[in-house]
Amino acid sequence: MKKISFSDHMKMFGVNIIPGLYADQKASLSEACNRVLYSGPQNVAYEKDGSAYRSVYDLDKEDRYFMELLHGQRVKSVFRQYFKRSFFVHQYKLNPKYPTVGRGWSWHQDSWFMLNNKLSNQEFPLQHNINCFHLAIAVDSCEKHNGLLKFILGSHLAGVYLHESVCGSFSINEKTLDTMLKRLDIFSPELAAGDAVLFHCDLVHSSDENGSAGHRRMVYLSAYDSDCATPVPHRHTSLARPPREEDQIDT
Ligand SMILES: O=C(O)CCC(=O)C(=O)O
Repeated sequence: MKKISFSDHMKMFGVNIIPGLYADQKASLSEACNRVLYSGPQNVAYEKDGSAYRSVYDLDKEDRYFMELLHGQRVKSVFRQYFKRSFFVHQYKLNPKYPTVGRGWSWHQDSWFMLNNKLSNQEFPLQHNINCFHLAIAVDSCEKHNGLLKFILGSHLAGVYLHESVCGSFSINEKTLDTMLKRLDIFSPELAAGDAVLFHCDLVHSSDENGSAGHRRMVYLSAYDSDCATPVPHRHTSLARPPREEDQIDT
């Protein structure tokens, strides 16, 4: 059987695993997360207990390691496949998902939050249809009992669904979800620390709570093509390649 390419898989299903993207940096990634978590980060959301962090935003402002990761070649090589000249990163966060208090996320599309400006007070200046992807980097392994991510394969193809508020968090309504699940499959990949998942911002996804005794930290970097957006002045990364030696003109 013919193997499906990375880009065709993304087009059809809206998600791809990138095994080991940061495997060689597992230790420094983990240390950087700990530095951020113990430093009293500025822009955060809490779990229901009111003290455990649910999300820590603006990682590039919190720690130099994350600033360098954002502008590093690996991120560029992932997004170069999807964006033309440059991209904006509108959200860069860590979900620590602490043992027992770390709740799951109900079924949602990130694009709905972006379009409704409900994302951590950040403005998202775009109209749909935007070219936007999320890169999720597993800092710890992500397994059955510590908060697996779940994706509905192919659900990004039908645009943005209405979300409604249930117990204070917004999700896709149950009827829509039931209909979707009659024809589409759920994919819940187990990840090793250092693996990454790239998914489209329209892809319907959710996650489980952390019922384990360990952490399940995940870093998210959400980026969109600057060519389909009104420029915003922050976190602009050019995809231009550094000039090669043979391109340089001697004077
Ligand atoms: O980290 C998780 O468990 C899921 C997070 C998520 O779905 C989101 O932030 O949109």
